[in-house]
Amino acid sequence: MIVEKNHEHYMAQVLELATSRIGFVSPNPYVGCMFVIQDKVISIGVHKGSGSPHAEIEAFKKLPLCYDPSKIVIYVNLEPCCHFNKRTPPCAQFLIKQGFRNVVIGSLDPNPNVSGKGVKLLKESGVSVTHGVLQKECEEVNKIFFKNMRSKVPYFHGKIATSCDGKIALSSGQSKWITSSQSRERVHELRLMYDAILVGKGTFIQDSPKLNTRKDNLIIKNNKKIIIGNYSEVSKLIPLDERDNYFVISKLNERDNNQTNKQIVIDNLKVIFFLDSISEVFPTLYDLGIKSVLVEGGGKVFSSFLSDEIFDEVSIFKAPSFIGKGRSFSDSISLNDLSDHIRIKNPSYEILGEDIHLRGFL
Ligand code: AOF
Ligand code: ZN
Repeated sequence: MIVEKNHEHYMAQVLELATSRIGFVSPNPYVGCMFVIQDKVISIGVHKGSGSPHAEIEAFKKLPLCYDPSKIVIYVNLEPCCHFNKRTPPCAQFLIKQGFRNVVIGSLDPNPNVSGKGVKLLKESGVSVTHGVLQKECEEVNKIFFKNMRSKVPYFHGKIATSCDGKIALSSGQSKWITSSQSRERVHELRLMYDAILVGKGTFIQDSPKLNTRKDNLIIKNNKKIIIGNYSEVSKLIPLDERDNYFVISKLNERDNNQTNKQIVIDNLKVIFFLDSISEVFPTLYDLGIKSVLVEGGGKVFSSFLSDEIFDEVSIFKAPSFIGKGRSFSDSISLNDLSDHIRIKNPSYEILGEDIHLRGFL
């Protein structure tokens, strides 16, 4: 192995490359790649999204012919793939064939078809492999992909905008606006990261939210939309030409009980049913291409997702205001002992205008 000055330095740059495609690679992971020779970056590549060439191949395509592959150190945040029967050919075999001899990897690929097999293949072919460089950061960048591969259900991020006294709306439902425009811009940056945005029927009816991602008033991503509630009430409100983008999740009630299908299309609208717990529909959503969901409320949905331990991550946008009587977002939680509290792990705090954005994992 040719030792470069600082593996972490290059891996951090690789992560920046990888995340330049935020919001557009699902169901694939974020991957960046850099070719370095004697501390000089000579080519870079980014995986642009499902069906496109992998980052290593993109970097190879741009590599000037004058360089000897055996002298190059490849930096890549995810273990090179080695499996077949997928959209693109495997990278590990390609790199070996082209004569590369040095690979530095951030995290192993959690895809069970790869997970360690890519490294093994490279090593068996005499390639020098270092892995685990900025591993934690690499896993965090691909937190959605890691959860997907391990659990085969979507990643859930809950978002709520609240006053200092923990209210998300007046009792009348009025909620525009509790938080600042800076907070609302950050919400759109969050929306970009997720395949779908989920709201309850109440919020959908009351707020008529557009549930897409906007920047400077332009739509930059038309996220899928998931509404929880009785489909006959909800469906009336979804325009015919938008139905492809919607999923309605409904509780199967007594009257519908002879309904054997868990998933049906009514008037061009996909409806997925659950019997007891909403989590019954998650594998179906996953199979339908929804790998990540931003849950935007209202209070009842947020509260039940919190108490049912569905969230992987939460974002609380808190404004410096008091609203008094109003709607809360944690009413379904009732503790007998304070030590049972639900606690956010690794919280981070961001100041947005006059608001605080508290974010962390559950
Ligand atoms: C890499 N480099 O840039 C990416 C990898 O359907 P495909 O052909 O795009 O393959 C997707 C799988 O390949 C994905 O599940 C993950 O295991 C790996 N992604 N691997 O070597 C890349 N995007
Ligand atoms: Zn690959």
